[in-house]
Amino acid sequence: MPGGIDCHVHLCQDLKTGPLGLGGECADNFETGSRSAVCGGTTTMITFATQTRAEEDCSLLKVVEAYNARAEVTGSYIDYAFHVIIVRDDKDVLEAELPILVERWGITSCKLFMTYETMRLQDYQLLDVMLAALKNEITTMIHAENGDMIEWLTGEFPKKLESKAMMAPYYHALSRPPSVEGEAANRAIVLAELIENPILFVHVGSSASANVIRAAQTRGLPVFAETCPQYLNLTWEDLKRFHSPTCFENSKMVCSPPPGPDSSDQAALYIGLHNGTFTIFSSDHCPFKYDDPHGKMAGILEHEPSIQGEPCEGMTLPELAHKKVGSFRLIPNGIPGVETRLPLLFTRGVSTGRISPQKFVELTATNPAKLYGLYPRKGAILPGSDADLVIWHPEGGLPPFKLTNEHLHHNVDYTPYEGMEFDNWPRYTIARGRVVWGNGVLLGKPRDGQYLKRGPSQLGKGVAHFKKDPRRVASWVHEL
Ligand code: DUC
Ligand code: ZN
Ligand code: ZN
Repeated sequence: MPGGIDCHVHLCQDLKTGPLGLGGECADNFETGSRSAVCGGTTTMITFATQTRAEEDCSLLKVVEAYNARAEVTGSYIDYAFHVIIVRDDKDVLEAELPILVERWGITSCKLFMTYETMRLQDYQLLDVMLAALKNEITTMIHAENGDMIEWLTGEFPKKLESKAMMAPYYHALSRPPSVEGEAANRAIVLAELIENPILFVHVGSSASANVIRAAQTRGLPVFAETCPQYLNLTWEDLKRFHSPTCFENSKMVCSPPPGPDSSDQAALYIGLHNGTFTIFSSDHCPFKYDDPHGKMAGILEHEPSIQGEPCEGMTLPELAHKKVGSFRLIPNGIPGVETRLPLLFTRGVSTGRISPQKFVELTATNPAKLYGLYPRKGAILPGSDADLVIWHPEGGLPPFKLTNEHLHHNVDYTPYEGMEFDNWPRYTIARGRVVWGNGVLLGKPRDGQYLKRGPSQLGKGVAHFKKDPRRVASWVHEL
């Protein structure tokens, strides 16, 4: 198959530019993240450069330059590109900088949040940024969760889950029932439809959200969606695995949105992979170490420094956390998975016959390239395309084995898929014609990867914009 393309990877995001403003810093940099990727059959990745709310940091160009410098420090085993995360709607910045991002950097996608106090945009701000993105042919990626519902369920005042001491990691899921995602997805679709802006929902975790997306697609709207391994392989039960009021172990599974309550959502998401609701399948690799003050514990240590002061001779951080758990709302949201993305979907999707091998390639390589303007250089086996290839073991060629974190090449001290059985794994990964992973041995080098400038999305714009109706909002809004 063509080399895997993972267009949802978080690397080198630190306390300040943390993915979620919840503290915590990415355990992987460009070297370790791309190393893990290549060992799992991924030859191209797109990572996130994040704007912050601070006035002095709101230049998108500066954010991208600073982020690029981080990539250049270590280099990358595989080719890479950037999305920007936009957390403000300053018109001057958008007007002045978006065209330069496209021209100079080939950055043609931005991610917008509907939750997290330090990241979210209100509806009118979403419209501002969507319109500016549309004018520059930048694809708008949406993190759809209703921040107010989450805040209300978690609560500062009147405290809800917290007032009942429901603070252990498991309650992260209860603070985000599926309707939180479904409502936000529906609202984003309505906003995007108003101005006829194509949108892509990242990390769709529930059938509630998949259903509203499917309905919009059926109406001909340019609505695309991504789902990720955690939503096909984890449930609330995993968050409950070691559940007790003082157990921190389940923080390993905390990600947003959370996986669905039970396997019925998984079944619905597989149908969505099969029937085209989902355009792409990405990892949302968002790596935090477990036993590390800058990892899953970072927010709790910051807000409850007393933990550090307790007698703790010889205790690990999670053991300390057991003594005083802190609240799930302080746990950085994200789990690692860049290396397991392809083998997991192969084992659970292709080997079981839930999806065809062709669909597998479409979701993990070809569509990502088309959606993010990399096709046909990437995502295809064609004359003129880069010779990025993955070769799998033939049927029966690799005895099934149980995964442990020692198999993996990331810089994280756990995998959420510990102990799961795999029946295949990339046997060779070939990047621009060179074997970089073969028979379990890493052969590439950290400076093999190149930065990729991208073009606009090559997927459709939907059917609405063909309508010649002067009452269409978009027909006059776009003149403004
Ligand atoms: N969004 C992401 O894209 N990744 C980690 C968690 C989140 O909120
Ligand atoms: Zn997100
Ligand atoms: Zn993410």
